[in-house]
Amino acid sequence: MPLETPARIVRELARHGYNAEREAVTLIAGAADPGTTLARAVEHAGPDAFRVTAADVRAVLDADANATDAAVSDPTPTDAESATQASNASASQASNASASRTSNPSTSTATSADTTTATETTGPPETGGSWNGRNPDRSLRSLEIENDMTGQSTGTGEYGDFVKVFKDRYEKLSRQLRGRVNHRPAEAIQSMSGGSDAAMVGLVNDIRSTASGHWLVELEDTTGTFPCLVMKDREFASAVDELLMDECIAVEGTLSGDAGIMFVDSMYSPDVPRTYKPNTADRDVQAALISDVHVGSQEFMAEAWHRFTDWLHTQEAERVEYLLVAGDMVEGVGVYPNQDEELDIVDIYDQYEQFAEHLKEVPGDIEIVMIPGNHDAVRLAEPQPGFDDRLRDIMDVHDARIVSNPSMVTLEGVKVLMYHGVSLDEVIAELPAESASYDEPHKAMYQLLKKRHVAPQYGGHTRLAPEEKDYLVMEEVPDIFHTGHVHKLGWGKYHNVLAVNSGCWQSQTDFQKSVNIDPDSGYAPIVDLDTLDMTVRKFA
Ligand code: D5M
Ligand code: FE
Ligand code: ZN
Repeated sequence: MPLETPARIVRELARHGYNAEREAVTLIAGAADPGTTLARAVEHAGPDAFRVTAADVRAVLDADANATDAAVSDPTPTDAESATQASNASASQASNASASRTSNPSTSTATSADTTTATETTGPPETGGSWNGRNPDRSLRSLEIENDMTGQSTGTGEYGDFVKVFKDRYEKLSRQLRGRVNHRPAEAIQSMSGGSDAAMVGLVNDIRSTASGHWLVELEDTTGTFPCLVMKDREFASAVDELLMDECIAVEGTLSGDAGIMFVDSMYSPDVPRTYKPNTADRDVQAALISDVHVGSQEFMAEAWHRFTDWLHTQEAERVEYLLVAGDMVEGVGVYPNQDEELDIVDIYDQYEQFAEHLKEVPGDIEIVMIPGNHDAVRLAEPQPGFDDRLRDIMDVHDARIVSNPSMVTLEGVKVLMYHGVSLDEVIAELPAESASYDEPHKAMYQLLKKRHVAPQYGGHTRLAPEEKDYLVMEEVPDIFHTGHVHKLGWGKYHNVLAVNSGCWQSQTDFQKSVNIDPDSGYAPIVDLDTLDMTVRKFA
């Protein structure tokens, strides 16, 4: 196997059962004969070591240098001279790598953002020069997880649990709307007299169009329900097209003469304030946001993945200190009918073993956070807990954090809401194309931000596991909303929140062909955490 790239070296070391220091990988890559150097460095590290260190590789390279020098009967090089040789070696590696890179990762022109949030860098990658790796000062990093429900599941799926979870949703979201309307409980509105002004906050329980084309929206709160009529000629009538069942809204209006119905004058969603000021990091550091790797599928794009991980080993990626993976690590088994016909690896554990091998290609000095998706081996109903211990052991690579879907991950002050994105299918199916479509998945994400809930509609395509509380509510406004699932790349800003749907690492499946889904494969969106600007790199 040719060993010219860092990712290949990491893989080869992993095959021998070793992790490696970054510098060790760089030194091996720069050696005259990387294959032999690797084998000898492994020998030098010995069978009891877990990792091959730069010292192991240096010892091998120094021994070679001494041997060569002895052969030409030069004086023995000093330590300083052999150190120079080592750094020359890494410089040549860097220029080799950049030569091969020019034809590899390029930046995206495939997708447009509807705001100017994204910058698309073109131009050649940086040229050689020795590079000692990412900023080694780990104290500059911070990574906190909130809302991880792994190990907290209490739901049994009984009726009472559903009552609890909807009560919690109502409480959290009505709190967001309380300042905007002077609302009364449904029970109180039911006993108000005809013609009164009224306001209510409720979950959408039913939406019907009347014979004359108006909309009848039934709202429910903890005390009861009340019918609210939106006349078709009102300027906000089109907002009814964007409503989903079980989302929380507020309405204001006037009761009919018989007090049996409310004529709606205004309608509000919990929403993100227009003037929201996102948090940013204090330094120039980046996060790569990816999802839908689908290892185990015949369509998993291994070469694109290797190019991505190779790139992460280059100086050009030195500011990438975080990697977030938003679900569908593996293809899974039995997820869709006839899926087995397109499996490359049929055993689910073998799929995770293989995924772990691919994860090892990622530099060990990058922090990794992962959540599960609908192809992963956890319950399908949301919230999905992080993987069980057996799978964690398999994926125990670079201390990756494994948390629930959804989870709020705060990177150096920047709040990133990670959610796999199964509800996006539903938002796209139910809402008008201009509000949400597969070609512009970020617009579907805007709808979720507006509703302040990652999966409002219960009982359809998206499955909900009732818990003590509704983990799917966006109690806090995220600075970045990161999803995947629909295998389309799209990003943009909604009230200053960066929404990113991150594409996939799987080429078109037979099913996708049959329904005309044309996936965006092999892209890595990279976000600057100090500005929330985005660059997309293409590796396929
Ligand atoms: O799904 C990727 C996208 O493709 C997502 O929008 C759902 C859709 N999809 C893929 N396969 C199927 C089948 N068999 N039925 C319905 N929808 C499908 P992902 O789940 O990430 O593979
Ligand atoms: Fe997927
Ligand atoms: Zn998915």
